[in-house]
Amino acid sequence: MAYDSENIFAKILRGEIPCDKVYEDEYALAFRDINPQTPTHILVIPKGAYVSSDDFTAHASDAELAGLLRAVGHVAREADLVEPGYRILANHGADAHQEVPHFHVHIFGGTDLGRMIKPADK
Ligand code: DGP
Repeated sequence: MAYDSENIFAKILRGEIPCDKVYEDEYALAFRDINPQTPTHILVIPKGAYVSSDDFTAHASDAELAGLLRAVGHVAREADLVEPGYRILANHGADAHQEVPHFHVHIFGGTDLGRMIKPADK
């Protein structure tokens, strides 16, 4: 799938659409999810144009890969989630219901998250 530079996160990265920013560095931008699923729900996205987890892990440089993961850890620490804990998740493709075609990592926290995931009824 080709990268769509008009996707909503590309617009946020270009500053065309506002976001509730929590962190930014050379490699990543982190902001609060517009539709939070948990008391703390933050999205961390790479600055590069990557459609999904598959695209990012196949094509990003080592520095971009490390930069994104370092940003996830930093944001979780800054949000005071290390204790009692948090969950990170990235949806890729149709079965995972990925909505926005710019790779993003969700950070969920601030409540007991239960064990793993509950598949939707089909
Ligand atoms: P996913 O299903 O993994 O692609 O999740 C996309 C998430 O992005 C979803 O939780 C809602 C969030 N989202 C969509 N549009 C916007 C937006 O314009 N601003 C913010 N902050 N979050 C958005």
